[in-house]
Amino acid sequence: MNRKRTAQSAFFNLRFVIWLLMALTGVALALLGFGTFAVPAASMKQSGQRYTANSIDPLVPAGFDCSKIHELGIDKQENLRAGAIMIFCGEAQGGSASPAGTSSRFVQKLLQPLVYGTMDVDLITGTETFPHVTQSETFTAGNPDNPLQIVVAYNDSRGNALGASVSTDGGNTFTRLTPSPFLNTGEPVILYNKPSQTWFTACLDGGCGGLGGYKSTTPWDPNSWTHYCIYTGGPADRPSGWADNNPSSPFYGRMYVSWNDFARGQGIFVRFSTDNGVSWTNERQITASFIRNVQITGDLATGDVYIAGMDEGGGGFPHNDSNLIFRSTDGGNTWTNTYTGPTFPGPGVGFVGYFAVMFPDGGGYWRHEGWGEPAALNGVVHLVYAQHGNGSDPGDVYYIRSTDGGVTFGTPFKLNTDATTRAQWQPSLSAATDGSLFATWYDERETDSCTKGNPAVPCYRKWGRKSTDNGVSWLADMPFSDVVSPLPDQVDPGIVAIYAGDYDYGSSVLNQHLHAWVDGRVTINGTSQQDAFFDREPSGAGTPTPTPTPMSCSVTSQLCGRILAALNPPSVFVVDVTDPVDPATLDSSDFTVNGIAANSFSLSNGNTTISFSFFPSPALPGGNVMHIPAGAFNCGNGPVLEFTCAFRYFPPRPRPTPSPRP
Ligand SMILES: [Ca+2]
Ligand SMILES: [Ca+2]
Ligand SMILES: [Ca+2]
Repeated sequence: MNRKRTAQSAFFNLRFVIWLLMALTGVALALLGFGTFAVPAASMKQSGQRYTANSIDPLVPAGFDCSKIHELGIDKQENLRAGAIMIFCGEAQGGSASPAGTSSRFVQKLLQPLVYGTMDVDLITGTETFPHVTQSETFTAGNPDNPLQIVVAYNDSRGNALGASVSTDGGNTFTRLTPSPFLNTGEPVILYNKPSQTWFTACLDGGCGGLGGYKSTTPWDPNSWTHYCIYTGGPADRPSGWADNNPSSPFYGRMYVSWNDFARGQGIFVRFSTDNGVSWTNERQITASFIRNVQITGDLATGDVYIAGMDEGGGGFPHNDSNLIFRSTDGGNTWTNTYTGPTFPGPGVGFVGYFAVMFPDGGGYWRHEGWGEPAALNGVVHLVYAQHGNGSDPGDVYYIRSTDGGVTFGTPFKLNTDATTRAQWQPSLSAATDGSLFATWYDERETDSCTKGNPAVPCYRKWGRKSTDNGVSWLADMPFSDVVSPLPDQVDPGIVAIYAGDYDYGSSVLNQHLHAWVDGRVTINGTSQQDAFFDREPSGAGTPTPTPTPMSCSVTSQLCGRILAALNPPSVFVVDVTDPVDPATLDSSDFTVNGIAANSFSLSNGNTTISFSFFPSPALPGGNVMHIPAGAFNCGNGPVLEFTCAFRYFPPRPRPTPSPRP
């Protein structure tokens, strides 16, 4: 690899030319401009006053009022523009350089044999110019018409814009598009549209004043990408996208883009295109208030579309999260919130502003709320996410599975099997049409401590786990990346210091799982820094001893379906649970009859039998319905499944006295 520092003066000249072009087109001062350029390294505290952004910082709107940060939700947005405003207003720190060491780049040697995956590939080819050397937050897609063609998009602080690297040899090698064709866009989404054989980035787009990107049929050619818009109506954040490339799907060719809309109540919105990206006028509002748009995906067989959302419990740390699923079965026209899961403690060790962080370094580093990725095949819906572990363990990675199209999910299954209290976080998941799943995540089980930026302190590795039966069982968890990476620093002063990428969207092409991540093995100026890396895993079986995904715990009652004849209506209802109940999560109101909550409960039989008592009896003559909502309490390793069943109650009728037998 030939990596040299370029003269800073040349870089500043280039930046000035780009800025001038943008200023002339009015883009630079657009309220929604973002994804470009650094703010001054020496930002000062400017909260509570109105300031006019100077020409050095086109990301910050002229006259932006720093007191409006919370009202506008700037503090919980993830895009680079919002980060630049936070830095400008003194509400967040930009990155800074660690003490300089040698100026050469140093690549660590392979430390362990390969297990999952093949040889890791560094996506950041070409020159890196300190301090604009941060590349992370990846979105990966392959071309089903030519699986040798793979594109990984990521945030690239070279221009503080979207970057992408393209492979034309099936992922053995990649070339970073240089110069980046993706001016004034960021937050990576990359889609391939099969009917038109066209690649689309679908990002936050300052030129559109909302969402848009660039498209090309020859993605390896930086000059081939042409600009287009998806949405022009206001501040967007956290975009995701999915393309239906299944010719058997009733919605073949549709492309979907979802985002959090901070101009309209912070809710999740979706736009979709039915004409291969020519127009994107179809818009649906998914939520009325703030639920994080974690990621969108679709069923590779049926064309149903799913959005995974997260309620972050108001942020901070500690805080509780819950997972939500939204589903469309009609090509994006209508959407249903099919699932709202139980709350669980979010991962992390502390917080900076709104966001929880995974490391204490520098006052807090690597913001993460537990976000993962959904996948779907044949009506089976999968989701991986992270939650806080036991005691001091900052995070574990969990998998939940639904066999009814995202309505109910089974018991959460912890994918990392280590016995340590080290962190696992920020998981990715891909499904392939052969029924294989591949989950990957960041994992520090092999180390005792981490030091941001220090190349002498190995910290984490990407680990993975595969299922070959659509999530019924899982093979062993094993390393995926080849090196235990140092914790990379974020040295670019124009990007918030806590940033190490918010997601890594994995996907499949034919029977290959394609995953990318941020890695710190490459040093610049003696500091471990962020590079996006890639590897792939074939869908076939690995080790022969899969572990079953546990079934959910569920409730039964002997009263279900029965006709109860008794003088007095029943006031005590006994239910049996397949696994012991966690008493701390149980409440009398978890159980209702005809919508009336119980007044008290008692546990027996090793916490597997619950007696709910009412005063007076809720039962009526005729039909009655007992109900426990999904996730009302925890049993076994997770939330209980929904329980609904009916019984009939009849007071005894007067009968004729039987004749005495002869
Ligand atoms: Ca852990
Ligand atoms: Ca590897
Ligand atoms: Ca880099």
